[in-house]
Amino acid sequence: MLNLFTQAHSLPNKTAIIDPSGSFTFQQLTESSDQVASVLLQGKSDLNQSRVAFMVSPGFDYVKTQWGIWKAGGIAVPLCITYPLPSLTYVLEDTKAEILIVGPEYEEILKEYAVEKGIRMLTLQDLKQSISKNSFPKISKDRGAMILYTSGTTSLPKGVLTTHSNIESQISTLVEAWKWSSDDHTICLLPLHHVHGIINVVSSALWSGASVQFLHPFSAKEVFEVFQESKVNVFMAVPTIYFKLISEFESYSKEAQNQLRECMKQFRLMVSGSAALPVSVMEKWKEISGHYLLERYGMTEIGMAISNPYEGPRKAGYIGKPLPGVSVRLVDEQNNLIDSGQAGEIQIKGDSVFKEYWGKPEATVKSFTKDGWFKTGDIAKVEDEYYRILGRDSVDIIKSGGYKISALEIEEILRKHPAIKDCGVVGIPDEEWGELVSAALVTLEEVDIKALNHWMREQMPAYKTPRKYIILEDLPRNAMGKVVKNDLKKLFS
Ligand code: MLC
Ligand code: AMP
Repeated sequence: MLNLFTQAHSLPNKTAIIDPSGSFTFQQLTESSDQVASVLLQGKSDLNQSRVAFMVSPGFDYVKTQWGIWKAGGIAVPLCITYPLPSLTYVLEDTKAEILIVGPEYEEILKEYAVEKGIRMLTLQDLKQSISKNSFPKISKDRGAMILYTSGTTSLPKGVLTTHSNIESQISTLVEAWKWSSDDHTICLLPLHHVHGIINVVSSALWSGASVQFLHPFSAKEVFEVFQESKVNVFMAVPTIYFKLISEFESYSKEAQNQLRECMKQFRLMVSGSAALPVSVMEKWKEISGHYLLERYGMTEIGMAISNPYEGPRKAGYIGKPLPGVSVRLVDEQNNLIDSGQAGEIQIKGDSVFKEYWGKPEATVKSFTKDGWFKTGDIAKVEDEYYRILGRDSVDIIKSGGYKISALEIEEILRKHPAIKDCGVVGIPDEEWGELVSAALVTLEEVDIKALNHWMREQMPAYKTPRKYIILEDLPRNAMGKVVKNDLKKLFS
């Protein structure tokens, strides 16, 4: 049995999940995920790492599906629920998914495609069919468990394959470092196709026998309403969410603010990550909630690697120290250790580091040093033992709202538009979003930006689409004719 399921067996009557459809115990989660696994197996002994994609809204159905896939021996491929069809089919084709599970809201989007491609599509209703319970395969920990898509310096997102052992290591380090326990109650607001929501919030809580309350879609007002029920004591979010919560808080009367302050004082832990936390947001949040946010650093390929301490000083502007079981080093461009106090690339080793980029052996080899360190592409310094992120080695990677976005992927789509001759995409600093995706266009004819935006959103998720546009005669280039992205960034200010 996977360690993730241990507490579910020891605490059957405890509440595991609360979502808009109700409250569910660990016993219900165990039984429902067993049922999902039996339907998936259809009498077979093992899915043998077949990819099972699922497009299910955050909540009990999402978790029972994910657990059911793992129990049946499949590799779970969570699909982003706001992806338009082309982004979905990219993932389904890249993973060669054999089974697709869809929530009722998403049936229509995928039905025709699944029929055409002969993918076995199951609805949530199908997962409830009466079927005799299968026996489940024994899963060795080095088998593939999950594929998550992440953008990088190539135009198309890459699938990150983690094994059960990687996932267990990613969860257990956080449970230990942040002292998760079965007394905890957390709220999940984050999308469930990325590690932040899947590993740090949902899996760490359930591993510990804690309760997870789902709120979807994100609404600052509803988050505060849940806070006022006085059950939540652990909260994790990206900086943009803290920014939005602060704006909401500031719109309330003094009395309502004071009530909320009292509720938030009772929390055990509040964490920020996925993007740099502006010091101004950290200070403001301390003022309204009484909590110094614990900032930590992670990546899809490695889970969490560096964290401010649970006990001990949390430093604004710093990501902290290596987590238990994670080895971290800083190196120069030749992978030589840098002198202390100098800036270098963060490289990571440990059981939490992913197995491979799915179907991309060359990219996998390129992302590791010869002696097995994973190259993050993030540049940092150590000051008084605390790591501080200085930036990234590629200007083509943008972080907006906590999402990692490839400038190259957006450029490739923009260039397909008949009125666009050339383009350059960059991230412009923004207090709320971290960076704003911004596009400079060289056009062949007049372009209606509203219509262009609409067209873009049919091809890629809204969070990847440009928020600012400028039209240029030509893009800034160096003597070799290459676009100089840093010069381009200046043109937006
Ligand atoms: C949305 N909007 C944006 C935007 N995204 N504007 C600028 N930049 C962006 N990136 C606008 C929309 O157009 C809309 O405006 C309004 O914001 C609301 O849109 P929405 O889609 O409803 O946004 P919202 O639900 O408010 O989303 C904000 C958010 C979301 C912060 C909740 O972005 C989010 O969940 N981010 C978390 C991503 C995450 O989990 N990353 C972790 C990756 S793992 P209008 O005018 O049209 O109404 C990782 C590793 C690690 O990074 O270390 O954790
Ligand atoms: P993703 O590929 O979506 O998992 O994003 C991982 C990237 O998010 C890292 O490589 C960092 O660039 C960034 N990141 C995560 N946490 C932090 C943080 N606390 N501060 C700055 N950047 C962060």
